[in-house]
Amino acid sequence: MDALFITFEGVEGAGKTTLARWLSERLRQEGIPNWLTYEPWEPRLREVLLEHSDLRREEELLLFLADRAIHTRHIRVALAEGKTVICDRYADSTLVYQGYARGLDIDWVRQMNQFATGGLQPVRTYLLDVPVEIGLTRQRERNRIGAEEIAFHERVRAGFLAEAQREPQRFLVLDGTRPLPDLRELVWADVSRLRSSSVSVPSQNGACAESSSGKGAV
Ligand code: Z5A
Repeated sequence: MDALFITFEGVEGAGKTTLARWLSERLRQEGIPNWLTYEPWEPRLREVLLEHSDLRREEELLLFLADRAIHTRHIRVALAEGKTVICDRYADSTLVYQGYARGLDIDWVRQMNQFATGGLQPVRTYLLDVPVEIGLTRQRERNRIGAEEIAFHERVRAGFLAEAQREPQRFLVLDGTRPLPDLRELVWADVSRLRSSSVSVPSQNGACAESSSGKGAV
């Protein structure tokens, strides 16, 4: 069985970290080696990105991409070792936060993501969709980006949904307001299906592609 590259995305407080941790533990219980990771990843870049308030949007983009380039190198190693990689935010967050929400050119951000990742893409992205107010209420502690105005977070939510529509084979949109046991069940059923279907390991250009057909919203 090939290692899977799985990401969780969504607005602040959507439940990504909660479900990513649960999935990692569930896989561990099944004896399936995995690496639970997150972005921004490199501790010094994370601190600059989330705590400094004077970054211009271009500077913010470049730092997120630099972080991703370093992180992706480690993700590739883990996948090559046969570990399923579960990542709490990845390239879609840059597309949505720096593109859709900050207003940088989306196609250009897409190309920059491609450059930073060398084309590595998750085989599945769980988009936890929740109304912005619910996410922000759940999450009391805000970093610099989380503290943006509501309209910013609305653009983030809309951006994620637009990307999910654009790539229905990779995204599985989950209603993040559902109770956690329901969400765990949906994720586990999907991961089990992915594991039993023919999913490719990173190909030469690094893309993890799924051979089975598309997914809708749940
Ligand atoms: N960012 C960017 O701009 N560009 C990029 O390229 C990348 C990131 C990679 C990272 O912040 C910030 O960087 C982020 C985007 C930006 N800023 N914002 N906004 P972070 O890593 O510190 O935090 P986060 O990624 O935004 O995650 P979060 O705020 O911690 O939210 P979460 O992981 O989705 O939520 P959670 O911690 O799992 O759950 C929150 C609470 O809700 C918790 O008490 C849970 O018990 C509860 N919860 C979770 N699920 C449920 C359900 N289903 N029902 C009820 N309660 C629930």
